[in-house]
Amino acid sequence: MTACFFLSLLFTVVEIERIDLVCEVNNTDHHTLQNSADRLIVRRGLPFTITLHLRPGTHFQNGDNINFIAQTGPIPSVEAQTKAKFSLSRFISRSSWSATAEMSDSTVSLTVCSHPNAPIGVYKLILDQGEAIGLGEFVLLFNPWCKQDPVYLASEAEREEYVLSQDGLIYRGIPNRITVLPWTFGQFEPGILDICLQILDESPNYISDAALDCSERRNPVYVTRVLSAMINSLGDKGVLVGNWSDDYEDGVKPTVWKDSCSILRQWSNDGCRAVRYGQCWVFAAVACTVSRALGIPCRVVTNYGSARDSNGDLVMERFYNEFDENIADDSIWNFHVWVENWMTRPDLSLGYEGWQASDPTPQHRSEGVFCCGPVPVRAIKEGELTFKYDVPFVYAEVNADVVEYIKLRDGRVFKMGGSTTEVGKSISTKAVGRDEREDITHNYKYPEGSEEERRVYEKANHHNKLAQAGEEPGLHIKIKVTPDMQIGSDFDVYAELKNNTMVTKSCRVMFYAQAVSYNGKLGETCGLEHLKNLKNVLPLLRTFCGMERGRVTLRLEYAEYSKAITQDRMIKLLALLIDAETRDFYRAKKTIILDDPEIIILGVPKVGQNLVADLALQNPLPEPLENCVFTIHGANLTDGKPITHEVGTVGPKEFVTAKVQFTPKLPGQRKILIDFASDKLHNVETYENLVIYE
Ligand SMILES: [Ca+2]
Ligand SMILES: [Ca+2]
Ligand SMILES: [Ca+2]
Repeated sequence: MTACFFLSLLFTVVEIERIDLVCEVNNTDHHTLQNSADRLIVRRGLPFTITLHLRPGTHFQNGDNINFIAQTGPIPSVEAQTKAKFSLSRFISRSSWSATAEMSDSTVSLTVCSHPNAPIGVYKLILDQGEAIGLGEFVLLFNPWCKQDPVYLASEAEREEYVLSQDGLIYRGIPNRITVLPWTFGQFEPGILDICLQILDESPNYISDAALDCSERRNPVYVTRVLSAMINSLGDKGVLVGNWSDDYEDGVKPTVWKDSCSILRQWSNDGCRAVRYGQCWVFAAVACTVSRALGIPCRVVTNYGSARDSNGDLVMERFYNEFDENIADDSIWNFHVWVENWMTRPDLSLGYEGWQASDPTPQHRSEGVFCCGPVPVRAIKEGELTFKYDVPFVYAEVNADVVEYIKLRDGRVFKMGGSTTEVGKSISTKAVGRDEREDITHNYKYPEGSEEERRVYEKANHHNKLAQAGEEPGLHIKIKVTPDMQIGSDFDVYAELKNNTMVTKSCRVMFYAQAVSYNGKLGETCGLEHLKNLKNVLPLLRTFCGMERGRVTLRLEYAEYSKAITQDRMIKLLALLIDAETRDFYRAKKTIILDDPEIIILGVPKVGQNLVADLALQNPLPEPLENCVFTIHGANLTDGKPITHEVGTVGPKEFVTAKVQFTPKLPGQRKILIDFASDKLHNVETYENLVIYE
């Protein structure tokens, strides 16, 4: 079947009689034929070809006047990448929007390729020759077959399983008795793709800023995070209501569902009213359907002995009374189900691409929203708790330690024991191409009982404590100054070092000061602490000794900096920290401006004819100031020109004073500007407001 658009055209260069989007061929190439044969559904960074049938006698002019526009969303814009303008080229580019044309008689084969990072969604394709002609509509999806797309997945067998497969197996039960729930994802069933796009359009992000949201849809990290919020109904118009109560009378019992499509259709048909009820595997299965529909490789993952750490300390606390009754519990679920999505993480350091866990079951707020992830599975394994998003929560689910306490009737609490191996077992997903369980526990953690597992737990704990204290891991250097830095005085500035690693560090610090002009031009060096060795800088948290820091003091002496400093009185401070062992460099910069001495206005009468400004200034320098001059200036106050008053030489720390007479010309509110200059101090300025009466 083919889709045809008939256009009535007026006076355009190219007169098109008919457009054939060649959906069946294109959708086959783009792995979307299962979805539909009569609607153009294409993937990013892969060309598709449509046929334009021209009016007899008209030609397709391969020249500058033919341009194309592809646009998506309600507010398309080139800057936001929701609108692309491109013209015909000789070859298709794989790194931008491009088009080529092949002509024969009265038909044109037009090949178009999208940018591999274009936002996904419904697009209009427009031929622009001064007048715009709509060529048709298409849906653009993520493309796991395209190397330039962040969701690229190299293995065809894995793409078959994680993108194209419409059914799967979900694991439940307990590790010794794992049960299998067959599930129909149905991502290519009629209407499902539109419902998936509708989910994006119902998200609070789209509702509050549609232009930004559509632009962000180029990023699978963003889309995955939106989905993890929108699959559950808390805080938005999301798809499913969670219910763990045993009372499901006004809805469907979570164990009854066997497919995602009936849930998604019910949500859409009910005007986006949340469907009752889901539990973790239902949330995950629906998330998997939507991810696969949009082209993000996805799999459902089950974790056994899944901890739910209510206070974020990576420890499951259990309390018993004297009769061995469990009286309070950080809950450990028999199993918990979430999804993993495959993508690169350009927002994180290299090595954290690949499977990203995200959890649509509403359990905790992340940045104020009930969502979780995407979090690189490797960040969980390596205990990188500061990575985005929500690593501590998922880390605790798979690898929290259990600590047991006994609480006596008199209130005393004793630690009894615990387990480092109870949480996070037999993490399971369906194998690629086979109806078998694949154990992926090793992706989430080093073997229980191994040294690495303990090392990572310690590191995770360390990162977690830093995060709770608002600190970043690693070595840090920062420049601190005191508020009192007047020109002429000697003063100290400090380079402060913080060791937020887990080990004691030896470091070298170089700290120097250099005069600088307001335009950034560097001048002479005016202070230097060269490569000072700091031995044994203790880690901040390991010892719980408060703020263990290294500190290097740099004394800026007037005798030194006076030779370098410019009229702008600015000094640039630079501190370098070198980890003596790893040779890693850290840098801190700060520019300071030295305070001027203050011009003291002893008195200016505000009313009258002949007025006198009574001025004083203390020489802040330890040496005399030569050629001291006060200048006053003001509109309608000083006859249109500055009045200068020369004072001569003033000794160190002495006051220089002057009485400057002036005659206002007009009544009204005026500003008098006062300036002081000398051989060593310039541009010292102040002003005073005056009211002049008639
Ligand atoms: Ca929600
Ligand atoms: Ca806890
Ligand atoms: Ca463990």
